[in-house]
Amino acid sequence: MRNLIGVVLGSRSDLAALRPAVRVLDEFQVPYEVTVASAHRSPERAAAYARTARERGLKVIVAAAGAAAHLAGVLASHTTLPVVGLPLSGSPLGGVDALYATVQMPPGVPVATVGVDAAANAAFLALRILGSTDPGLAARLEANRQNLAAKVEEQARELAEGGWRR
Ligand code: RP5
Repeated sequence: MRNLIGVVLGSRSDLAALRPAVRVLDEFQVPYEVTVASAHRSPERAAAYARTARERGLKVIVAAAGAAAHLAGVLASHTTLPVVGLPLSGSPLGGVDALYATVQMPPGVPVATVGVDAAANAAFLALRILGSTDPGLAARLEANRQNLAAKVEEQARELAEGGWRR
């Protein structure tokens, strides 16, 4: 089966931060690939990845990078596929640098940026994009959404029964 989501890391050192995203993608059983391409250290590789992404069957790109995190923006500048940006902490500036570098894109070249280190949400956003045209996946996402609501109901019930004292 062809990969639908392309996950690109700025460095192999970003792999640990990506784990929550991988868990979500595995849970929803959507085929994906993971690779490394740096906007600054290997700009040609980053550009080639984005330029060939559509013809290789990818529907969404998730780009994770820290520090001067221009990876998502560079990928978005070479494709019209949706790009989800995942800014990572770990630099001396704690991820604010990566967030600003990822989110502040010029008009016409959007990057859908999730929170700093919000790897699970990067995966969920990619899945929601795919789910807009995949009814089966949309149904699984809806079940997940309802499960989240059911957990809140359970917590509210527990607190109402005096759990907040414990
Ligand atoms: C960024 O610089 C990478 O995405 C990573 O978060 C950070 C440090 O990279 P390494 O020096 O560990 O390769 O480009």
